[in-house]
Amino acid sequence: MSDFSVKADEQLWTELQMDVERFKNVPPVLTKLYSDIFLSQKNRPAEMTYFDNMIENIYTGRIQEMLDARKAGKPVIGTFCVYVPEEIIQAAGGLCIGLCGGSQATVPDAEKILPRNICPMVKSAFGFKISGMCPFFQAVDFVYGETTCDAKKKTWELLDKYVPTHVMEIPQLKRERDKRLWLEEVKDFKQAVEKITGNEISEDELRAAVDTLNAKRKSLQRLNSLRHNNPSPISGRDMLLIQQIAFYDDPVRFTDKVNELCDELEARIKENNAVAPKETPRIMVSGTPMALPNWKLHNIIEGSGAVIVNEESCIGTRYYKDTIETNGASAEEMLEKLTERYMKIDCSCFTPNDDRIDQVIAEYKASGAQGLIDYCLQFCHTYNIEAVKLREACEKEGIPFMAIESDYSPEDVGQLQTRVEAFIEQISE
Ligand code: BJ8
Repeated sequence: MSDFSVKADEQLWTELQMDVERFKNVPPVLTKLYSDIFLSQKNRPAEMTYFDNMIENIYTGRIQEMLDARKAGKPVIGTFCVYVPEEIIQAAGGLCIGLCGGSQATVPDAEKILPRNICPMVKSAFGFKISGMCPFFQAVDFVYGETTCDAKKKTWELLDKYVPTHVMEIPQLKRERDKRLWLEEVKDFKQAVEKITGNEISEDELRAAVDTLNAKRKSLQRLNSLRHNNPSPISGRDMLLIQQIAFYDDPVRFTDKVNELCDELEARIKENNAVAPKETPRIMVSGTPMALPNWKLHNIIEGSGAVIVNEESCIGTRYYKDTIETNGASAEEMLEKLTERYMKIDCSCFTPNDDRIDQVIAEYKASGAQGLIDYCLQFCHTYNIEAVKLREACEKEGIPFMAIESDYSPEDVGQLQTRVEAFIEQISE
């Protein structure tokens, strides 16, 4: 029997003014869920122990690190989108913490205020804050929202009542004038971060931060290309988990651990030590992000006998496919290069967004997948509509394609299971 257990610290949660009576039920539930989905897997890489520990300490150790940073005058900023330039927070010595919600538990809380027919990720995150059910939300200086989709940008107006919420204007086109606007937004963001520390970010600090985040993104690139090996040395569930932890762990520590895992996977590949036999059907997932602890689709797909070999998502390759060149650049030039890097993120909120379609096809080919499942959170209109073009592109390339729209509730699990099993059967023929 595993001794894995998500830790509790009621004193810490009381200090954070959480709903402790309700929240203390969460660690046992997460312990069970995690054990069932992750620890039940056979032949996991040994280096996954670090990531298991990150989950064990998710409501205690990491929260304490955030509070310690704040006490030391460092900015601790909550974010909801990979557009928020974390290099700036890192340069100021701060912590960038992803706050997207991936749990059904707080959706009913949010629905007391928000309309029901909006994205579950927005409802889940908002519900976490208003119900006092998220220690991360309680430990940030402020949160940074963005104007990507309607559900998010209108929710920030309401969220601001509960936690200071700044909003960045993300352009929806990628013309030169849009890029200039975005650069100005990045500069405003830098100022907001500097206000907390009282210090201007220096050129050296910015360069070091870019290097740190580049190293993090490169470690994830390395990991993702290793998992493309057939047979796969790591499961899709574990890969999704690592990509989720990337949004709240310390970047330097995380990078080291990802690289240690990569070393292990390289050795596994040489020994032909895999998580599933070579004949296992290989599936790539694209679409909307899967925030912690949204493991629903991965659990269904891998529970149905396939292995997931790539996630084209913001909690996936969209987060780490691009890095920033800093060679000899001045602070101003670095900000411009940073802006250019972020403008390469191919979120479906942009129009046109054909680069994303090309990117999905390129990743599909690189991953050795045999079928693509496009995942769309319910009521996410931009990804849902973009699936039309993606389907067309897949048809043209002869790629088996299936679109899935779902939320966090368990209600559609049976139906999804049936569809996924039929899809796996189709690609295995
Ligand atoms: S860059 S994908 S992290 S916006 S799924 S809340 S779009 S209705 S999460 Fe996203 Fe930034 Fe884009 Fe990435 Fe709205 Fe759609 Fe929900 Fe979404």
